[in-house]
Amino acid sequence: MAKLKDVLAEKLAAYREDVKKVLATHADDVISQVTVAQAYGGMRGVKGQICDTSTVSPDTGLIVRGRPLAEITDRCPEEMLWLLLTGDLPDAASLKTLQDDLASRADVPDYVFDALRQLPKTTHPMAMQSMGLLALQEGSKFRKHYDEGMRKEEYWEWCLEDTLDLLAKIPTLTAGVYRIRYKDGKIIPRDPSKDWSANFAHMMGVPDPTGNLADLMRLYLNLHADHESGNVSANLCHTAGSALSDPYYAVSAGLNGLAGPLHGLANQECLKFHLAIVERFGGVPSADQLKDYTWELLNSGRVVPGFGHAVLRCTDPRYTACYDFAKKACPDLPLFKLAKLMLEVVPAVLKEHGKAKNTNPNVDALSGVLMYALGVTEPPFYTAIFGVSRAIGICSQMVLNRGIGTPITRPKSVTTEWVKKQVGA
Ligand code: NMX
Ligand code: MLT
Repeated sequence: MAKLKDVLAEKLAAYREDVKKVLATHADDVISQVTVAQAYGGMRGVKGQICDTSTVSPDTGLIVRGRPLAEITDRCPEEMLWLLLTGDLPDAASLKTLQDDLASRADVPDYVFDALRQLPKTTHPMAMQSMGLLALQEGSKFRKHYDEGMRKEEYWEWCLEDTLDLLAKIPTLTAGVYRIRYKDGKIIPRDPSKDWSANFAHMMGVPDPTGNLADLMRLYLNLHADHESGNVSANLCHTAGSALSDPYYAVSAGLNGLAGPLHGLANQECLKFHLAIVERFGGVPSADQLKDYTWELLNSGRVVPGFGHAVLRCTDPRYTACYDFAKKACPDLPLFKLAKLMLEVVPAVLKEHGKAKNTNPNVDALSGVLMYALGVTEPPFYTAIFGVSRAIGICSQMVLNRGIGTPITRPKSVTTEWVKKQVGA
């Protein structure tokens, strides 16, 4: 049986040495170049940041510490956390120690929920989740020790402490957001017999007639944890964290980016898209009707949510994992039938449209359908569930960055005038 902090201390020592050696001999080697199109185009494809928790292969999707996602979809999010941080999966006893540690930190003070109760009833759950984390910032141990003058070598330890506190509390906080925003506002206490994911489902207080909700949560919270560090939520968290903002500030920054419709909010948009189609056609439409509807959406200048990706050029393996779950949990659900029809129709339409570089579905194309099928029927809440999971990955990245002393992020920007002179335009 091992403790996460002890394993990490050992791993970090080796990691630091590794990075030091690469830098000592190859600091000036070129690994990427930037074209004018990339500078204007969201830095797509520019290799300008290190992330050792996971990588996204355009052809096969997410690879976590060398393991393709398909190999680890049946693991729980706590195992994912251990894997992201240390590079290995925990043994059963070590996992239990981590789960007990998280359980002991899971309480959220009443003042946080009281503050959230003051917000207008129409406040988006993502804003509530992000504000809830900021309300918890008062308890940051990183901040406290920084104020007391901690040494640089200790940064990762207090970042890890905050990470464990934050990850323990974010399901409690987010379930509270659900209760306040959509139910009677009463907070449901944790059940000590349940794990991190099952407790989240339990604290939301959703009726669970099929008994599949805890399994879905475990899968969902595992799948969405990490997607290397160039995505918007990870990048924002990384940048805020690089200024030594503590994990509460940094994760809140990441969540604010996750809340965008081109990123995490796509799961809400996608379910809304499904529901609008069912309403328009009184059920699952024909392929031709769906084709026309998709063109209508595109012609109105909008994107088809749940399709395309900035890096992937294949079907997102996270989508495949959701698909396999849906096949077992709700094969006859009309919304799942519609999702399958979309798989036949939308990529062909997007190809004909001729813009999207990837016409395959991403994770957001199906995750909402699953949540809806199993009783979470409020699409605006879906991105907050994504946020609970994403906190695992972006916190892990932050701990490793504090461990190797990654400096403040500060790329150089240039003006259009400079570009014109540089290229002789
Ligand atoms: N529907 C319509 N147009 C699209 C789509 C789509 N699903 N995907 C890309 N395009 C367009 C894109 O808007 C761009 O148009 P324009 O030249 O007019 O600006 C063009 O195709 C080229 O874009 P790409 O290079 O293929 O994609 P990019 O890397 O810029 O953007 C996404 C990636 C994910 C933002 C984009 O595919 C998209 O908007 N998808 C729908 C929203 C979505 O599902 N987001 C979730 C991503 C995953 N997540 O969980 O965060
Ligand atoms: C993610 O999980 O962050 C999304 O797939 C977006 C991305 O990787 O750019």
